[in-house]
Amino acid sequence: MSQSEGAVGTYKKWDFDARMEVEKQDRRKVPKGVLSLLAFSPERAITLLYVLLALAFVLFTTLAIVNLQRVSAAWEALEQARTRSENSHATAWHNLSEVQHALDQQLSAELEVIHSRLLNVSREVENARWKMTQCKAGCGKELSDRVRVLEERDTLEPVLRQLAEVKQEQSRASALLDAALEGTRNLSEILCTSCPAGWQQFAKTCYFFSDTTKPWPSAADFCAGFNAHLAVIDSEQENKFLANHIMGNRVFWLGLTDAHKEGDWQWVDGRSLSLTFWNSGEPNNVGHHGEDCVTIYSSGHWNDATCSNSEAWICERSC
Ligand code: MAN
Ligand code: CA
Repeated sequence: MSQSEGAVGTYKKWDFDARMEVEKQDRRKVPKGVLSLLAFSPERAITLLYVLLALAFVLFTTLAIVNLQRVSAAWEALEQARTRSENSHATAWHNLSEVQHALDQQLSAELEVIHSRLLNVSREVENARWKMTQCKAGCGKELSDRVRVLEERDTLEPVLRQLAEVKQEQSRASALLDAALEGTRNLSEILCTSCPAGWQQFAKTCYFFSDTTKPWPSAADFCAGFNAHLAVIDSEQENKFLANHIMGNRVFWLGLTDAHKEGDWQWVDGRSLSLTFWNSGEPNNVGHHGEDCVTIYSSGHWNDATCSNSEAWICERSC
């Protein structure tokens, strides 16, 4: 071997050793997995770069789409909120305008009323002013007339005083007269002297015994014409008094009837029947038409008889 060949061989050996050393160091620095990746040709590296770029693009696109969707949802919500806000705004505005319209109407009505009142007041003022103008002439005279009357009253004073005294005397006399009349009335009630002529008096009551005869209804009418009614018996004494005025076999109508309801005897003055003096076997309601009116015998006993019979009668009234 030549020297130059020896030098080249030495160089080659050195170069190889250096490369081995570098690889050794690189192997120490880089992880094992990457090592396998890095241990590729430039074409594979470029391909790897493209793949990485594609992945980055896909990732970016996905993120962009997601974000776009979020933005779109937010926008939609915003739009809805805006619509709601607009709607509520419109409703509030509508309500407000209605309230304003109502207030306007009310205000104008009130103004109308106030205006008409003012008109009335101004008319009254005008009227009063006119009256005052009219009065200027007449009222002065009226006033002076009144003053004159007052002046005349001064001169009439003694006469008026006397007149008042006379009036007082008159009212005193009138009171005395009233008291006297009241006393007379009481006395006449006690004595019962005011029975009409031909009437009999018993216990503050006047009685009329007829001489003629009539059916019961006509007899009742007769009594009513004297502000009286057919006799109503309230006591044994009264029954005896009436019986004592009946002579012989005469009978007289009393104010007792059951014409409205058979068996329900009632006095003509509305008093109920509590005390009775029926004859033995009475009331028997005999005859075709029955017997609905009552007579009294001289014995003081009673009999029901036919109302259309013509009998004498007894009227009764207070003194
Ligand atoms: C007559 C009528 C009756 C009465 C009888 C009594 O018939 O007066 O009312 O009841 O006599 O016998
Ligand atoms: Ca009878």
